[in-house]
Order: sequence, then structure tokens, then C-alpha cells
Amino acid sequence: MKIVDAKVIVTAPGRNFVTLKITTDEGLHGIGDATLNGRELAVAAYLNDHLIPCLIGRDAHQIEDIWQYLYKGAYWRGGPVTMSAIAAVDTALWDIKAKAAGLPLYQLLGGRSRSGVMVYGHANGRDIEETADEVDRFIELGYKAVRAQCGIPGLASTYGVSSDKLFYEPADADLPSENLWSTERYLDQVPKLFERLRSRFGFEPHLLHDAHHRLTPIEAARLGQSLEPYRLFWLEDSVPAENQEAWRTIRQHTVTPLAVGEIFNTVWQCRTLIEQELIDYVRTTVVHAGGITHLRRIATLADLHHVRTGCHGATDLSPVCMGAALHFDIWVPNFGIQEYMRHTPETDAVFPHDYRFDSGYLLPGETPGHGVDIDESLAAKYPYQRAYLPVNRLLDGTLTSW
Ligand code: EZ4
Ligand code: CO
Repeated sequence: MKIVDAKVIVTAPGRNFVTLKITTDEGLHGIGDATLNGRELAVAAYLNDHLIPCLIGRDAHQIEDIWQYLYKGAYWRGGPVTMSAIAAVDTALWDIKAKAAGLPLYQLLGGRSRSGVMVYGHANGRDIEETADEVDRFIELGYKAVRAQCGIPGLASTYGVSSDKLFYEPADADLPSENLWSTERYLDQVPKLFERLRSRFGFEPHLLHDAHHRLTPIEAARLGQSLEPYRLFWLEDSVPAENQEAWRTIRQHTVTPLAVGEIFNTVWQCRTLIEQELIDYVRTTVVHAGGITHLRRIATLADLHHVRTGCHGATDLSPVCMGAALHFDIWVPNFGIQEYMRHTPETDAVFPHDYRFDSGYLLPGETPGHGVDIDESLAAKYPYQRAYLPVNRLLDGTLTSW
């Protein structure tokens, strides 16, 4: 089965998405997500200018060989742009192979390991009470797990808090907006938030929190300790992880479970974290970590070390990524949880899909492939709109991690 056409579709039904569509000589097509928030056109150009010319005429069934060809064959390995582009090709080819087999994608991976994929939603508010009310809303919607973020007194804005509660979108401006940050104020506020949430909701709902790469190891250790009475499902991205060994400090000081990895692209970026058992959940997902083919390798290594999966699932990952991730999640033996920020109705209309939410779980459908398609004529009505993630500064103006 030969690849006869591949094209990149950029559309912005409220936010930008990049999608690769591959067509074969047997008339089958498959799609893959290639969205990299704030750097979308770099991946589109990488696909158009460098990968697509190498794909035409290849056997669409040779997923592994094509993956190796694009990864090793480039000489320049890894990085978010390259790996998102490879992921898009890989996802589209898995979609095609599953359609050719007449099976939902999870059947090709090894079949179902569970009846549904537990997801967590995003509750946020300007203060503790508003966040608590939002947690309540997610519990009412049936969620078994909720991530809670709240405003910090004295800071005008912070990561994870937005005016549009259900459809939080961090890429919020034509050029990067600027936020101000104080770790001291943050470390005071977060334990109060979770004390309130446990006193109001008890210990039944899973609660999660994302520190979004803003702390040092010893600060993260202190936060982990101060949150221990509230038994979080996980504390996410407490410290940037370019230096994987640095996580040992956090690990030695707290039993709060640790998650990291949404910005990783390859297994090499989490190998030490996994092999030395410094984390509990790895957050890599299909689009930014080289597709199903590479994500599966990360999960297999993680399984040897008691590390479970917790795929990134923010709104900037398109429904195509979510669909593919759900097939991965329903199969992967060491599944932990799946992040699920709802897409807007406009986005869902551009990407018709067969997955559905039921009582805190997402359920992949039984359609052959990964179950997500793109309505190209509708997509064409939403041209690209430049949008950046914010940048973050300390109170004295020093640029810091966002
Ligand atoms: O900031 O996907 O856990 N979720 C997150 C996200 C990320 C965005 C960046 O594009 O951290 O909200
Ligand atoms: Co995160």
C-alpha cells in the first residue's frame, strides 16, 4: 500500500491546530496531530519542506522503518519540532494500518486492558473558594479526578487560572503576554487550597496540581511535604527536568507522587528519571513524543520501574492526538491517568470523533483507525492566527520559567 499524497492542514477554530493527512493508493487516508503551541508553523514547514517529499511512494505499512528513517535518517535527532512532525506521520500511519485491518487502533497494540480511561479535568479560580466551586462542578460532571489551580494573592495572574473555566487556553495573545511570579507567595497559598478542598470534598476524589516548572528541587521538596496530608494523586512539573538527577532531592524528601514529561520528546529525556525511580508518572504523549511508536517504548521502560503513564491532554493537543492517546491508554498495561481539557464545540466540529466522556472516563470508539477525522472544508474557514504562550518574570523583572 503506497503513500500517494500527504498534506498539512493548519486551522484555528478558536486556537491553532496543525494536522497531517496521508493518503494511499488503496484510497485509505489517516491523520496525525502536529500541533506545537506557539510554534505551529515551524512544524508545518518541517513537514511540508522536509518530510513529505520523503514519504511519497513509500509503503504505508512500514511504520517502524519510516519512523527510523525520519529519526535516524535526519542525522539531527530529537527536539519538539522534529518529534512532533515524526509523531504526525506515525499517528497517520497507525490510523491507516488500523483502517486497513478493519480494527480500532487499540486492537493492533494488544487489545483492551481496561474498560475506560480515567481522566482528570482542570478546575481553576481566582481564589480558593472559586477554585473549590469549580472542583465541585467537575465532580458534579462525573469526574473522578480533578486538577486544582488557584490565583495567588498579590499576583495579577498565574498559570492555570483563566476567565473561561471549561476551555482554558494558555496561548492568549498575538505576542507573548507577561506574567509576574513569586515562589514565596505561591508556596504559602497551595497548601491552603488543598486543605480547603479536602475539608470540603473528603478524600474520595483524586486531586492533582501542576507547578508548571517554577520551583527549585528544595522548594519542590518543601511543597511536596506540605501537601502530604492532602494525599495528592500527583504533583506535576514541580522542577524543570533537563537535569534529571536533580529530582533525587525532591524524591528523598517527600512521598507526594511526582509527575513530569509533557515537554519531553524522547525516552532519553526521561531515562534517568525512570530508571532511578525518581518519578511516579510520565507525562509524554503522542504528538510531542514521536507518535505511538515512540510513546510505546517510553511506557515499556516505565513499566519496568513502577512508573505509570499520565499523558498530557491540554486543549492545544488536538482531538486527533486525544483520539490516538485514548487507544494507547486503553491498551497500555501501566496506565495511570489521562489529562482531559475539553475542546470547544468549534474544534470538535472540525475534528469529528467517536470517543466520548462517561462518568469520569473517556471511551475510545470502535471505528477502524483512531476514530478521529478532519472536516477540511470547515477547517478552511478558520485561518491561522498568531498566538503565543505567555512569558514569566520575577517581581524584580528577571525572566523565569513560565
Ligand atoms: O501549559 O499545554 O498540564 N498541562 C499543561 C498545559 C501546558 C500547555 C502548553 O501549551 O501544563 O496547560
Ligand atoms: Co502541565
